[in-house]
Order: sequence, then structure tokens, then C-alpha cells
Amino acid sequence: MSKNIALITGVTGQDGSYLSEFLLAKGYEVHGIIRRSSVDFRERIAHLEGTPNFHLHYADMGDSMSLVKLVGKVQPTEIYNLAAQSHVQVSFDAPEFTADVDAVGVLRVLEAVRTNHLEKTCKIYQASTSELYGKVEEVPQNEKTPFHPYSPYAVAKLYGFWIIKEYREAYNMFCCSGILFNHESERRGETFVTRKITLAAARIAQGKQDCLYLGNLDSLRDWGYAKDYVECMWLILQHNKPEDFVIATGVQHSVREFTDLAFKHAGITLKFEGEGLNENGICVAVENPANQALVGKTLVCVSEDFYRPTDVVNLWGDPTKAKNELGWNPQTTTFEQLVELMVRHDMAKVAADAEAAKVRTNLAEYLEKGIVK
Ligand code: NAP
Ligand code: F7E
Repeated sequence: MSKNIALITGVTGQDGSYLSEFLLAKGYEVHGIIRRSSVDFRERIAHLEGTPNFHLHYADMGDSMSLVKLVGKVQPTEIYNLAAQSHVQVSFDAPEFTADVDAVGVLRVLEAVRTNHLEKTCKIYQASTSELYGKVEEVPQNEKTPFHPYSPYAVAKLYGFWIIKEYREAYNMFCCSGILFNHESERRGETFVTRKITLAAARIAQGKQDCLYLGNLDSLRDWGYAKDYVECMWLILQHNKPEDFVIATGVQHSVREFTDLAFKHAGITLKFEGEGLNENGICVAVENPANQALVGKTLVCVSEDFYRPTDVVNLWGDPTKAKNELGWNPQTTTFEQLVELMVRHDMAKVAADAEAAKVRTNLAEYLEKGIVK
């Protein structure tokens, strides 16, 4: 039997790290693309470095030659194209870079496969997104719902979606999109709303932060667990024909509901008062008596800084096709479990960071006093 060789772009990201673990456990040889950075600590995959079947290579989605050479060297049987400038708000600040990586980058991967004559042997997964539905034309959204992208990020991803479809039809390649709705985890980037909230709830509960500033609290999302979603990426490439799939939980919640539940898991009960920019989350009860001073304080404020020029406010996925054709269970991890596991992780992280800071402060003091030489 020929060996399964996966090439993952975006291996250092949230999904890339979980997908690497998933594929290594299945016996794959896994290759990942990394970029040169001034800080060479790859937090999410540090535990995998040195694993026999795990290999990292320098390349960049903006550099065709690096991709052509790498695909030729690795000879992958499956490519998971996860690399992207993935932050929607940042795409308004850096639209050209976002287009280069998220749109033209997809084309570069496809052409790297064709240049190396691997189009018959290499399957390609493209990380498409629910942001394609944007200013939604239907609720909930399924594979037939029309797209209406509503940010530079979504417009770039729309090109990625269509060029994948085009190469499938023009060159008979096995390339498909997973249209994934928001998926979160303990490894989620700290500026995405869920992680921003769970970290802030943990910090406030441990006296390290006074207030959490958020944008649109009414925004609705279908949030799932990233670890469950990477299985789907693999299932899509194991399907008997190349097709696109919506991956979602089928359950929708607001940013306000996520905030309320996250603070509850951190031992703080909030009451929301006011509207729009004047809405506040006020502490009405605490579990830990040491936090009694928080009662009556405003712990969540709305700030215009986190509003977007155009915002996607009603995402809700219909995962019926993935359930029926891939046998995937969209409810492996529920919303409630997701929020709880993220808060539990961040409560421990904030406590550990505080301990580490204490050691550093002690060391600095000992050095100053000459206790440690
Ligand atoms: P993420 O944590 O932001 O990771 C993005 C990855 O892309 C990182 O490994 C990053 O590398 C890499 N990357 C960015 N620009 C690159 C470049 N020019 N060359 C090479 N690598 C580059 O994103 P994620 O949440 O794991 O999402 C994975 C993919 O799914 C993305 O394409 C995203 O747009 C898409 N998606 C995500 C969601 C979601 O809810 N998470 C939903 C739908 C679709 P560095 O570490 O060097 O920055
Ligand atoms: O925002 C609102 C914000 O940045 C969710 C990416 O993985 O999922 C992600 O994109 C909602 C938006 O994710 C804050 O306006 C309120 O309506 O967590 P987010 P996103 O924009 O949905 C999709 C599927 C992807 O493909 C992307 O790659 O929350 N919101 N207050 C806020 N958002 C942020 N970031 N920060 C706030 O303070």
C-alpha cells in the first residue's frame, strides 16, 4: 500500500496543529509549511517537533517557487490548504496582503500541484469559510445558499472557493472546500472574540484585568470545537467524489450569550444593561468570596473600536449533508462544553502565568540585592 503523505499549509495555526495530531495518529507522514519569524517559538506545534513522521519546511503562500519546489520534494498525496490571513477585522487594514495569501495563494498551491504533474494523485482540501455567506441571504445556510461576502477576507476566500471548483472541473482534480463555520478551542488566537472573552473572564476573576471591551454583542455565530472539525477536513478528502461540505453544529448563539456563560464558568454572574454602545455587563454575584469587591462593578463594556465597517451578524450552518454523507457528528462537543473547556484552560493559564511572573520578580529582586549571583 502506498504511504499517505500530507502537506499542511498553516500548520502553526489553530487548525493546523489539531490536524497534524489527527493525521499523525492515523499513520500519515505529515509535512508543514512554516514562515521565517523573528520569534521562532511555535507554541501550538512545539510538542510535535521531533516526532519521527513530522517535518517542517520554510515556504510562503506569497512565493510560488517555494511552493512548487516543496510540493515536488514532498510528493504529497493530500494537501490541506489552511494558511491564511484569517482575521476578518485585520483584512480591512491589510486587504491587499489578505488577497495575496487567501486568494492568489490558493491558485499557487493548485499550480504547484499541476507543475509537478501530481493532479491525478494528490487531493486538495481548501479551508473555505461561512464568511462567504456574509450578508446572509438565507438562514440557516447550506451548500446551496448563495454567497454574499462582506469583508476583504471573505472576498479573497470567495476567489479561493471558485478557483478550487474551477480546477476540479477543468482538470478533473480531486479538490474540494470545507465551508467551515466558526470553530474555537484552547488554541484559538487571542484576538478572536471567543478567546478574547475566555481569557478576559479568567484574568478578571484572578484580579489581573478590570474590564473587557467588546464590539457588537448581538452578532450571532454557530460555534463548534476545532478538534472535532479537523476530522471533517480529512473525511472530505476520503469521500468517494470531490464535493464541498458545510461544517457546522447547527446551533446559534450571540456574542453576549458566549460572554455571559464564560463569566459564569469563571465564577462571575453578569447582568447586561443598556443598548448599543451604552450596553454594559455588570457583576451581580461571585462564587469566590475573595472577589466580593467585583459585585456592582462594570466588567464588560462596548467599544466602537471593535465594530467593523461591515459586519456579518447572522451565521447559522446546516450540517445535514456532512452528517448524512460523511457520517460526521456535529454535536460531539456542545456549545456549553466548548465554553467550559476554554474557560477552564484559561483559568489555569492565567494562574500559571502569575506564578511564572512571581518567580521572575523574585529573581530580579534577588539579583538586585545580590542574593543570587
Ligand atoms: P490561524 O490560527 O490564524 O492560522 C493561520 C495559519 O496560516 C498560520 O499557520 C499562519 O502562519 C499561516 N499563514 C498566514 N499567512 C501565511 C503565509 N503568507 N505563508 C504561509 N503561511 C501563512 O487560522 P485557523 O483558525 O487555524 O484557520 C485555518 C484556516 O481555516 C484559515 O484558512 C482560515 O481562514 C480558515 N477558517 C477558519 C475558521 C475558524 O473558525 N477558525 C472558519 C472557517 C475557515 P503563522 O503562524 O506564521 O502566522
Ligand atoms: O468575530 C464580533 C465580530 O473575530 C466574531 C475567523 O476564524 O470565523 C472567524 O471570523 C463576531 C463578529 O470571528 C468583538 O464583530 C464583537 O461579528 O471571533 P471573530 P469571525 O469574524 O466570525 C470565520 C468563520 C473565519 O473564517 C475567520 O477566519 O464577534 N465581535 N466584539 C468581536 N470580534 C472580535 N474579534 N473582537 C471583539 O472584541
